[in-house]
Amino acid sequence: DGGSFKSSWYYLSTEKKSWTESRQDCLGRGAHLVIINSKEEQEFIYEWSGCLDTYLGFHDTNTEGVWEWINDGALDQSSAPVTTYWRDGEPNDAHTGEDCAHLSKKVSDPLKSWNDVPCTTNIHWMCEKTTSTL
Ligand code: 2F8
Ligand code: CA
Repeated sequence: DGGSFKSSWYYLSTEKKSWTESRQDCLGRGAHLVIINSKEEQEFIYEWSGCLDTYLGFHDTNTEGVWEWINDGALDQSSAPVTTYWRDGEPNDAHTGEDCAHLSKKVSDPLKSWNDVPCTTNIHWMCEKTTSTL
């Protein structure tokens, strides 16, 4: 519907964890790692995360190169659009493999701000509860 972020609840972590631990933390809060459903939500999340790099619920852990949103229970997740906001040159699956996406603040364009990193990288994360799960 393009406007669901307006009725979402967001949580910004104070700790840093791996992607899997971050995902688990959100589940423990009755939430899920952030799912970007619209350009407006991307812009909102970009501002709201301040200076912190934060994990998104986006990964290609199942099939290299096939990026997908997690399906952790929220009703809007399976319908999340495939619109992506990668930084120039990303995703590049660098190092020994990078299968988890995060919002990177080392950029000037909010609409080109995602990067893939190894899922074991400890960074901050953001959880979301949509109206369907609130
Ligand atoms: O910007 C390119 C490259 O920068 C880093 O690697 C040197 C990132 N790695 C980590 O943040 C762990 C890469 O993901 C990124 O593609
Ligand atoms: Ca990368």
